[in-house]
Amino acid sequence: MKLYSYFRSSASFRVRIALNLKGLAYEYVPVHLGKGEQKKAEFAALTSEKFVPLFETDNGRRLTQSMAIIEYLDETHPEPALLPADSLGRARVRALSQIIACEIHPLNNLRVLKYLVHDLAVSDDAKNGWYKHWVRVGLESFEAHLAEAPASTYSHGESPSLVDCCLVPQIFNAQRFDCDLTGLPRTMKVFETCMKLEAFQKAEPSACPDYEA
Ligand SMILES: N[C@@H](CCC(=O)N[C@@H](CS)C(=O)NCC(=O)O)C(=O)O
Repeated sequence: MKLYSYFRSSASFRVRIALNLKGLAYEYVPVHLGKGEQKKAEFAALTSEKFVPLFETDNGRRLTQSMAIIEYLDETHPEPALLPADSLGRARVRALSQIIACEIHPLNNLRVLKYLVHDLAVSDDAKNGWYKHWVRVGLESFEAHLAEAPASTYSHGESPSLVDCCLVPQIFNAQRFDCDLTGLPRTMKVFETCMKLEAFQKAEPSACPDYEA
């Protein structure tokens, strides 16, 4: 298996966590987003989306979209499960995951931030305000969902799931952009609990082979 990844890419970070939770070995192929390598012909020939993560199976099938990749891994390597056994539980885990993957992350993606600055002539301050705003709105909503359910060790239940694969990278990004993370007690407790696990530690940016301080 191969994972085309960038150490700072939170969508790639999600997949790295899932691979580690499942104990799957993979080849790490770095794609330097800062240098625009995702747009170069060599990588663009592999995926029209020009995004990481790009996942390649042992028989050369390529998959895009972190959530689809993680669900593929969960179906092909069911233990430990990253989605609950019950339909309501699965719906909740997917909903919480999508607060991050669909409501926060796409608004703050590199190409969106670049468009704000280069095409719409938005100042750096306004761009950072935009970033912080959407992180805060999404995480407040995430926290409210957690708060309305009985206490649990992870975002859903007693073992890490798809939603934790999404949450942890989002918090790393929020910290990097100095976002306000106060008043999110359940969310931050889950983050800290996850970060005690090796699967999460080994997936974090500073543990990646292409890491740059
Ligand atoms: N929805 C996609 C998002 C992928 C994505 O946004 N990847 C970012 C890095 S986190 C990327 O490659 N950005 C390149 C760019 O914006 O040019 C997923 O979940 O995989």
